[in-house]
Amino acid sequence: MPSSDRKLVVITGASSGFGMASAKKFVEQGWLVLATARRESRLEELQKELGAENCYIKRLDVTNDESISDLVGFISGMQVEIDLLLNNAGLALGLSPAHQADLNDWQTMIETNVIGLAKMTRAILPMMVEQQRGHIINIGSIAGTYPYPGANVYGATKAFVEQFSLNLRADLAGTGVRVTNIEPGLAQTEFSEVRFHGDKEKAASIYEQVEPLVAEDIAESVYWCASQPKHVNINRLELMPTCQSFSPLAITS
Ligand code: NDP
Ligand code: 8X3
Repeated sequence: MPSSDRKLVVITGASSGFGMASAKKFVEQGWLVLATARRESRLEELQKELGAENCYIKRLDVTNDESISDLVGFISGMQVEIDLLLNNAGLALGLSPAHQADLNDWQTMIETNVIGLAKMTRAILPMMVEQQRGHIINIGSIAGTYPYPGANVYGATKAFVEQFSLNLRADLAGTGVRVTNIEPGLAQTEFSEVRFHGDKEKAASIYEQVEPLVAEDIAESVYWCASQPKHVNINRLELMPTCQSFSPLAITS
């Protein structure tokens, strides 16, 4: 069992992208990480790299109630307090206009980004309230604030994350538990490969000739929010690559 003087972060979606980069950042800073995701072989590789004394792993599918219960049981068995939950697991599927989008894609995004994130929060929050401290960092997106063609349900799931994060702040007043929503723009991870259902070429084309954010940029932001003194709550943090900006509103005949 881990020694209680180390801070513990539970990370969802640690098998790739922002989650994996955050796991590495937190271990580098002396934290203990509980890395979770569906792909166990990825988690095992991560654990090998970071050391079993620094990185615990547990399979987790945030869309599966039993899997969430198993995780809660695993954490209880660790007999440590949770300092931070990084609700990072999520995905975009498809970029078609709403009238052509695949309903299964919409359902998976809602089940993962909305229901999964809400259930993970509900599962972990009682422990934090009991401790009278803790921090939930949600990974939203600029897509939750700014519309763009093809973002339809994906953007809406991230708008949920934005408002849920603010509402949690309201409910948690006086408990000592902090809540932050980090809202990144274009970042090169496996995100686009997942969005385009495994089409690597199409995914790579998104990042051609531009300099997107990288996973380590987001891990830095997560760590910065988490390492503020306990009287400071970063409500939301929005970041974009310099190459990304805003377009005029479309006007069509
Ligand atoms: P990746 O595809 O690289 O990573 C996504 C992670 O989510 C993987 O570790 C995956 O693990 C996990 N995941 C997906 N579904 C589930 C599930 N049902 N249960 C548990 N874990 C799951 O993408 P990013 O790192 O880029 O994305 C991380 C978060 O950041 C997402 O919420 C995304 O929406 C958001 N985001 C991404 C941006 C970008 O441009 N890349 C910008 C803004 C926000 P596994 O498949 O092993 O379960
Ligand atoms: C992902 C950011 O700009 O690709 O959440 O939609 S963007």
